[in-house]
Amino acid sequence: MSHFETRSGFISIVGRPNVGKSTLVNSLVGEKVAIISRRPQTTRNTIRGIVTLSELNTQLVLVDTPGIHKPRNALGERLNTLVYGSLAEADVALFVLDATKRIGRGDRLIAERLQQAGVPVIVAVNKVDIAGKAEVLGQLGEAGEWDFEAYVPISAKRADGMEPLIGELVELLNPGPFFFPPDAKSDQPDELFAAELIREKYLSRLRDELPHSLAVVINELETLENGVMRIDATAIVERDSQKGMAIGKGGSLVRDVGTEARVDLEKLFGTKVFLELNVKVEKDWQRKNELLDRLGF
Ligand SMILES: Nc1nc2c(ncn2[C@@H]2O[C@H](COP(=O)(O)OP(=O)(O)OP(=O)(O)O)[C@@H](O)[C@H]2O)c(=O)[nH]1
Ligand SMILES: [Mg+2]
Repeated sequence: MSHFETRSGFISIVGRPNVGKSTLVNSLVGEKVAIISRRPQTTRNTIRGIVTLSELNTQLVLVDTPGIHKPRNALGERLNTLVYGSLAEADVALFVLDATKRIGRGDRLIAERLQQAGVPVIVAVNKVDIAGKAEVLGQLGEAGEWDFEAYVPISAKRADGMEPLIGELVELLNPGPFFFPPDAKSDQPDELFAAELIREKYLSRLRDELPHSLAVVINELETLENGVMRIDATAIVERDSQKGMAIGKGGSLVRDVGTEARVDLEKLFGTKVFLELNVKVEKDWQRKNELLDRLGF
């Protein structure tokens, strides 16, 4: 008999880019803890969302991870390493598939890695709201050959299928202590929330390769005497030619991004926010390990 009256565990959420991992974390937590975009490779950190089910005395720590892809540079390699590293600490892996995309080499590679990782795996077939019945059934059948613990069709965007999914997850958790207070939703520091929200606004407004070349750092975040939160942030791009795009005509883009981010930040922190945002070039930051260290990857 265990001496814990509670259950808890780390659930690593993995899958190819853009399948809806971050959307799923937000739906399970019931709050926006991870940023989302229609572009692949949005998530660049492991982001923890926390779900405490008081009636079951259970706490799930959901670990959102970057999508696994063929790495093209030092950043890509670091992201993949990060994902596989998160599996080492996981009690359960939640493997997300996109019902509208046929299972491909990338998915099979992840499935193999999961089989080797020695953790129980639950497969969520996502985006059933926009997939045909045949597509969903076909994918459940094909993925079923991997012989994982359970298969659950869901729509992360509409929060459909969350109850059966949570049921499957809870069944695989062992007795253990809560890692966070029962009302916690995330363990992200304010600086990271702020940087991610600013990056999200850029992702939805920039075209082509530029989103992937952009990183955001918070230079300072402080609460002033009058209660206003002052945030000093820099958007970093890779080349001189990108700087103008990130600033926009007459500063219009950086201004719009700043305004949109500020609205979200004020909601998040429940206080007035004063955001200073500027743009800077760091040549080829994605390829240089020393720069990646400095940017916190
Ligand atoms: N229709 C539909 N769209 C979804 C669903 N879940 C996610 N999406 C959309 O899919 C896109 C990618 O969602 P994300 O949650 O950012 O995907 P991700 O797997 O975290 O992507 P990376 O962080 O890049 O690996 C966004 O445009 C979402 O709105 C869903 O259940 N239905
Ligand atoms: Mg994501």
